[in-house]
Order: sequence, then structure tokens, then C-alpha cells
Amino acid sequence: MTLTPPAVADVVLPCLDEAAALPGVLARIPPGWRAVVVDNGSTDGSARIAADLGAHVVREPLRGFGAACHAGLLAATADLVCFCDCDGSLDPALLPALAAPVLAGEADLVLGRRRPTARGAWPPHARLANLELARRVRRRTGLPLRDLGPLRAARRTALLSLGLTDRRSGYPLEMVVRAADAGWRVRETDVPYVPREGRSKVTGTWHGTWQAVHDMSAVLAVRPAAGHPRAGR
Ligand SMILES: Nc1nc2c(ncn2[C@@H]2O[C@H](COP(=O)(O)OP(=O)(O)O)[C@@H](O)[C@H]2O)c(=O)[nH]1
Ligand SMILES: [Mg+2]
Repeated sequence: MTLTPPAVADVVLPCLDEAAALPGVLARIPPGWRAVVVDNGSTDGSARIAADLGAHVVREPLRGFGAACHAGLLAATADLVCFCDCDGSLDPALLPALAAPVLAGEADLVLGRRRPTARGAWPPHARLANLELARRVRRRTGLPLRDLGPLRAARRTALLSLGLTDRRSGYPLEMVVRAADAGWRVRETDVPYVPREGRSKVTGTWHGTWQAVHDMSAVLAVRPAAGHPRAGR
């Protein structure tokens, strides 16, 4: 019997109807790393395509971006867990460099700051909403962040200890806010952001953008626990 060696890292890929992007994204997962594709409602065969391409596919019954990310985190087994969108806009091949400070013990959470490389990578309304949210995150957490990028890396047990509860668009922001409240060393590093394959499910639509701003605002409205250095601010 041959035993498959454990993956160096798990890459959680939330996926909703990304048949067009999946082959390119999965081809760029670093060698020895495991792709964990989390599907909760695709109707374009994404789950089958991902499985055929060798990804570990998780089917989460609850709809939502946060539900998918969290199901991926729960399914992960490696010490290092990364997150990446599954739309071709971000390059998973950059993850080993992005995660290096976590593995070196120099940071607890590293976020990729999206730097658009072409027109159309980031619709203006989404970019504006993101700038405003980043400003509010700086005020709330004291962290000098410029983005709430979905390409990220942290240790699995540490992520689980944050006890994240959002299951929609507030999940990535809740991760950052709770990490800051827990005193994590959070870093941001530039990553190229290119136009996605296929159609946007979140900020490409007015409803998706509204929901993202609404969910993130709800996360920001929760104050730090009493006794916390930032409580009462
Ligand atoms: N499983 C799952 N994935 C989702 C959901 N919403 C978005 N995604 C995925 O999350 C990633 C980011 O969504 P995307 O549509 O690119 O949002 P945008 O970057 O704001 O335009 C993509 O890989 C989507 O397929 C969802 O409800 N469930
Ligand atoms: Mg996208």
C-alpha cells in the first residue's frame, strides 16, 4: 500500500459556477499542496470538473461565501491553510511566497493586497466600497491595511481558534477583525489582480455588492469585548 504524503498546505477555493476558471486555477496550485474546492450550489458542473482535475471537493449545503470558506477550513488537515478565489483573478502559485512569513513564525496572517494589472480587473464601485471598508478596518483594528484581499495564509489551528461565525460576505473581514483583537501579527503583501474568468457572483452585481457592504458593516458594528485595549473606541 502506498501512503500519500500529507499536503504541505491546504488551499481553500470557494467555488460557485467557475467551470471556465477551474482548470487554470488548479493548474497553478503549488506542487505538494492540496486544493480544497468548496461548492455549494454550482449548476455548471464545477464540482465534477474539480474532482476530475484531482482537487479535494467539499460540498457545503449552506449557501454563501463564508459558509464555503469555513467548510474548507474545517475540511483542511494541513498545518498551513491558504484561501484563494476560484475565478482566475488571483494566482495560487504566489501562495508559497505569501505564506513564507507565517511558516517562518514572523506573521500570523498574511493578506494579498490586490494590485490590478489591467482594466476591468476591479469594477470601480467595488474598488471604492473596498477602500472605504479598509479605512473602517484601520480605524477599528489599528492595522495599516489597504485591502481585505481574499488571497491569504495562516495556521489552521489558529484560524479555528478565532471562532468565526459569519457565513456570508462578512467572513473575510471577520477573520481580520478577530485576528487583530487576538493580537495577531497581520501583514499585507502586494499581489497582481487580473480580470476574472466568467461572471462575478459578489461585487460584480449591485445585489452582491450591497450584501457584501451590509455583511461587513455588521461585523464592524460588533465592538471588541470589554477590557480589550480597543474597547470603547
Ligand atoms: N461556494 C461558494 N463560492 C462562492 C460563493 N459566492 C462566491 N463564491 C466564490 O468566491 C470567489 C469570489 O467570488 P467572485 O464572484 O469572484 O466575487 P468578486 O471577486 O467580488 O467579483 C469565487 O471563486 C466565487 O466562485 C458562494 O456562495 N458559494
Ligand atoms: Mg472575483
